[in-house]
This record gives sequence, C-alpha cells and structure tokens, in this order.
Amino acid sequence: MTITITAFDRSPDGGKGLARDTRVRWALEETGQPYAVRLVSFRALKEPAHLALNPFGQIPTYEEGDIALFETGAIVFHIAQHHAGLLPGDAADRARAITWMFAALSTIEPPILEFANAKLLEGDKPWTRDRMPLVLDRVRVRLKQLAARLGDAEWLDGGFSAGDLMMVSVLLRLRASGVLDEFPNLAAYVARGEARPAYSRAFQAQLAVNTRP
Ligand code: GTB
Repeated sequence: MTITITAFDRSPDGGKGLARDTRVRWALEETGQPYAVRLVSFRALKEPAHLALNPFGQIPTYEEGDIALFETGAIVFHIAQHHAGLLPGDAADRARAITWMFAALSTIEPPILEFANAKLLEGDKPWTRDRMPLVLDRVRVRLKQLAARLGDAEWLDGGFSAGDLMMVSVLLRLRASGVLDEFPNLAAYVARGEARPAYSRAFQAQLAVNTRP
C-alpha cells in the first residue's frame, strides 16, 4: 500500500530540514519504506480537505490505505511498530525506546518550542530582552539532564531507536542558537544522528522540495 505524507509546499526554513515532515521521512528511510509526498500550501492547510486529515491544519500527515494519521509522535510510532529497524524486539527494551520518544516530545521539545516561538513570534516585543534568558535557561535545565543521562553513550538506550530519531529531530531545532554546543556530548549525539544515511536521504528529499525553482 502506498504511503503518502504531506509537507509544506515551501517550508519557511528554506530547506534546513526543521519542518516536521523530516522526522517522518527519516523514519520511513530507516525502515526502508517507499513513500509519496503531497505538498500543501499554507492556505490549503486550513481548507476542509486537509482539516479532515489534521484538525489543527498542520503538516505532516500520513495516509496508508484506510489509515490517516497526524502528529509526528503517532506517525513515527506507527511506522516503528509495523516495520523493523526502529524498535528493539525485546519487550522491556522496546518500552524504554518508546519512553524516549515520549520524553523527546513531552519533556524536551516544549521548552525548545517556547524558545523558538519567543524568537520568531515575539522577538520584536519589548519584554523579549528580559524574558529570553529565562526561556533559554529552561532549555538548558533539560539539556543538562539529558546530557548527564547520555554521558558517553552513542545512543540513549542501547542501539539507535525511534527514541533517538525523535530526540535528535527535536534537538536539531536548537542548532542555530549555539546552545547545543554548550553540551558537547549532545552536539556529538545530534551529529551522529545526522550522519546516518537514512537521515541524509530524508534531509536531501526535503531540501530538493524547498530549493526547487
Ligand atoms: N505536534 C505536531 C506534530 O508533531 O506533528 C506539530 C505539527 C506542526 O507544528 N506542524 C507545523 C505546521 O504545519 C510544521 S512543523 N505549521 C503550520 C500551521 O500551524 O499553520 C513546525 C515548523 C515550521 C517551520 C519551521 N521553520 O521554518 O524553521 C520549523 C518547524
């Protein structure tokens, strides 16, 4: 059955891979699943056809036969459950890998998004100068804890898993800020994720879309 995902017709990041279709593409590449992409304009995101797929009018979505999903956590989890390569076979190992997926989305991503939104949406507001250091410190608190857990390990819990895919995807949003470099083991961890051939294929695919004439 053909898998079809949606992505921005033109991502505001111009192809830096920060829009969330990249993490879904990456999961599909890691598991060797071919997929098609339907590109959606910002206007079309809020029209009934897309809202039927995602009530929040966002990308990415995932369609496969009679399944239609939204939310990257649910999509990556679905891919990982149905195809080998992203979750260990042992039940306890698998549960811990899934825990890291949730940790990435529920504990690490929120302060990073708060930081990104403070810059992007409120950067010109008078309160931003005072607020930004506080927002950034909340990011640092989580990065420090994550860095302590990762230590010298290659991945968060044994072999590379959907938990790492999600964590690296979430951390990548910090790259431009430089804050990741305050935690060398996390910067190296993200670099290891980016060095995976499957990530590279996913990145190149979104880049081709966002740099086409
Ligand atoms: N929780 C949802 C999920 O994980 O699937 C969040 C989905 C989401 O935020 N989608 C964004 C979207 O469709 C695109 S990825 N936004 C349009 C809208 O809400 O109207 C977020 C994103 C967008 C742009 C950049 N960038 O340019 O750097 C980075 C990340």
